[in-house]
Amino acid sequence: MFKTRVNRRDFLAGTAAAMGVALAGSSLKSAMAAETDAKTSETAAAAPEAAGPFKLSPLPYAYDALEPHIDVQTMHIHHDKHHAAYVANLNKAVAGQAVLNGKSAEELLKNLSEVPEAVRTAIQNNAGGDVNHTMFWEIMTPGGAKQPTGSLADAINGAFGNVDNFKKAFEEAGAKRFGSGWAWLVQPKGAKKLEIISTANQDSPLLQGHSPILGNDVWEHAYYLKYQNKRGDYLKAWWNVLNWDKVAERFSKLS
Ligand code: MN3
Repeated sequence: MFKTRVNRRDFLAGTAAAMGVALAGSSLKSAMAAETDAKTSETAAAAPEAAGPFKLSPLPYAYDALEPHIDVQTMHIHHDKHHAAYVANLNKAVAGQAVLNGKSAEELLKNLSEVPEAVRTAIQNNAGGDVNHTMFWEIMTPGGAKQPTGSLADAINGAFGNVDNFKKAFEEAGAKRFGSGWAWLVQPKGAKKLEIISTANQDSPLLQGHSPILGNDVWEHAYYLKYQNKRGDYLKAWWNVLNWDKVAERFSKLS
């Protein structure tokens, strides 16, 4: 499909040149507008892609890979619509803000006070939404270790006594988050320890200088189709799809 679009654009340009005349501005504009419309509807049918520096990271496994714990329809809507919308809105927010050129979503969140005030909230919400979800897809898979091992296990045991205690406290943080948000295991700013926190909306722990090690999305869009109002059941089931190898990888990268 992409090739077709490029060819058509080349064809339009080529035709104009071959005719040896300047296309009236309005005809060229309407041809280009039709092109843009076609592109928008094509990409929306697959995974919506936003114009701009930020790209939707692909799901690293099949949509049905996390069944039965997370259903295929939820995965489609969650990744292709919700996550895609954060990326699209992040691109809109940075558009025309030259001072933000070349900055990653993580850098924007870590230095939010340096972001122009006019787009600060939009960046907080949408860079957060992008970074949070990219991590979320990455740390889930039907494979991988089912329990933490090595230095991550030591750190969890040290902080919470044992893994079951950690899970219980984490589920509680997710269950108690009023409205929409996330539960997190973080390394707090400037401290060599582990802590459980929860954040509202799409607020990233990076906003507070914390390093997120793992996080679970407790927005209703993450679980409602399968679990309805039973957020606690979702939080419990989620351990079945958490890939502790990926979590350990994130932990090992912390300084
Ligand atoms: Mn979500």
